[in-house]
Amino acid sequence: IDPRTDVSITSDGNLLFDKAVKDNVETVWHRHEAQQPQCGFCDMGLSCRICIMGPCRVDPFGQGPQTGVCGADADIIVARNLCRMIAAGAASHSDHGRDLVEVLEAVSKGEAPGYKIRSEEKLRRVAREYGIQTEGKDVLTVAGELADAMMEDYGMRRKSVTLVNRAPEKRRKVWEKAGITPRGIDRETSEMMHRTHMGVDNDWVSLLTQGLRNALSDGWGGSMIATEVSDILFGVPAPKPTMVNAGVLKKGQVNIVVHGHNPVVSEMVSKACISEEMLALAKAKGAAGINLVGVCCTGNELLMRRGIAMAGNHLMTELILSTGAVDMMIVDYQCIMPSIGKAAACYHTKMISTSDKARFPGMEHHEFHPDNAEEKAKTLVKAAIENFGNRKQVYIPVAPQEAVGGFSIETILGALGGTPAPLIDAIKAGKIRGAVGVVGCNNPKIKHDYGHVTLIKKLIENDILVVDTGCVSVASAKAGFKVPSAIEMAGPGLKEICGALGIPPVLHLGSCVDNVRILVLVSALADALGVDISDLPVAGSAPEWYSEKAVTIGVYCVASGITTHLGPMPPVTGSMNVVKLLTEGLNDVVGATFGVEPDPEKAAVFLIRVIEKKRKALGLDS
Ligand code: SF4
Ligand code: WCC
Ligand code: FE2
Repeated sequence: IDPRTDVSITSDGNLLFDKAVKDNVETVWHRHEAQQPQCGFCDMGLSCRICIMGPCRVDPFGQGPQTGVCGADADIIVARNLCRMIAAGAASHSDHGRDLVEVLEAVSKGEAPGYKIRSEEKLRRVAREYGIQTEGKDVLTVAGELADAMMEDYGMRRKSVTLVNRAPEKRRKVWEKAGITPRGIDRETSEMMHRTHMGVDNDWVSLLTQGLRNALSDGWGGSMIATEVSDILFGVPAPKPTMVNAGVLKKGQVNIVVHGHNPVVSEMVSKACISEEMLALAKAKGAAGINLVGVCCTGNELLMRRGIAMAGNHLMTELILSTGAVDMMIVDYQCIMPSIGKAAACYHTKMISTSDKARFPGMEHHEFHPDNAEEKAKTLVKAAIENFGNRKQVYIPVAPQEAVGGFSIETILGALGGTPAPLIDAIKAGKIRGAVGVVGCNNPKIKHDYGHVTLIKKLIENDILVVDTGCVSVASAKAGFKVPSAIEMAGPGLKEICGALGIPPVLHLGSCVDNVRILVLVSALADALGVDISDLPVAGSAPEWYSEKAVTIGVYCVASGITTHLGPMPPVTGSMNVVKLLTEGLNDVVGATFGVEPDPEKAAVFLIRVIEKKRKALGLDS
């Protein structure tokens, strides 16, 4: 990599990249460069290694083989590959949801010391949605019954997963008609894997239809359960001030970074960090305190509920280590590059893995379970404090940026007086043209955070309210979009509305599973207007996505009626049939499509057009 090129649009990204290079730390950018040129067949989705008669490749230029050994053509191979990405993404979110349901069950049995029901109100509300009689029952009984009912959602006993009932009736009819109402969370993923085995489903339309159902089993199933149970166990988020970027690390304090997705571990660590015993120990070791910060989505979970600061997003995870200021990094699962143990070895940082499902080179494994989590967390925080004295040189090159996070739908509606009516009025009046959910990852194929920040800036300038989650939310917070004064960057209508409410023009809705909060919000808006989600002036975008989970999110958004933009091209260009279905044909089935555009400036134009078209169809500007 040419040392003069900036890998990021952020100063901490570039300065810490230079520091990493100086320290001989290999980064994701180096490895990405070493992979060039990446395989063109794979890039187009035209390679298959599903069975051992292969691996096979279809020649996109029409000269070489047009089918694999089994006879699968480009359409089948591309569709199967995409469907397996959907299955993997759905499995990841939904398995995360399962872990939370297990904690909920353990709490109900008194087998999870340290955990408790933080939102009884939400527990009872969600339990009622599951048809559980809650009156006169004590909280732990309700918790046990809800955990049980949610476990059924994972299986094959139900006609549909329970929380699809949150979708507007019109949307549920669309799903019924298309045959994509998700039945069971594990069932849809399992069936997807079955159908993509050699010699099962060999119709690209039928495969992709199951792909939609599989993604919906995540969005309205596993991910939604993950978010709801997290709120029940750890509290419903409310707006809180926080700080972001690498500057949140503190020179004089013990720095502990949590990385991954599931708040089950990070919540216990955060509890241990504020205990008197640990603070006293830290002081005895010469530290002014214990500074817990997050990266990626487990950081988002803590930020949403506790205002805990955020050191960075996906591509910052190696760079944060190169500050030399991290005394311990504790990871759970997902999006944790297997490289970071090696990066940490250049410094004094202790690296800890905590999940029985996720192990990493160069990390010490300390397994967390509901019954031992409280104790484990204390042991680890102690070890981090002990490690404080081993620091060598510390380099924290930036000052932190202020931000506000914690916008759950409950608090958004609460701030509006309990109904979405004021928001709808603002949309009807055209002061807010519409809303876009900007979500997803970073990807070294795009300059770090460039896609997110450029797109969001354009959208708010054009009076479009932005809600964001996941790694985008860190990018936009670092760019200063998440302080109330950011309304100065918004168009006049959005400025007026957000100014009156005292909120920023970009609202942080949480982690990647929290994209379901967007589904709940658009359902409330559609119900209030008596329309379907696909009629609303809303859209989705994942400007720098990289992961299989992001594919699944994109597909459940589209299947829910939200037209969605993708920055990087998914591996589908080997089949024009699949491309056409995703970008045009789906409109007839679910009333929404995908659009792909790597350039965020152009993507903004695409999204604005989608919104203006919806407004027109609703007769809003007549
Ligand atoms: Fe090749 Fe067919 Fe096997 Fe895929 S499933 S590896 S295309 S033979
Ligand atoms: Ni969610 Fe994407 Fe970040 Fe990982 S943490 S990198 S899936 S957005
Ligand atoms: Fe390949």
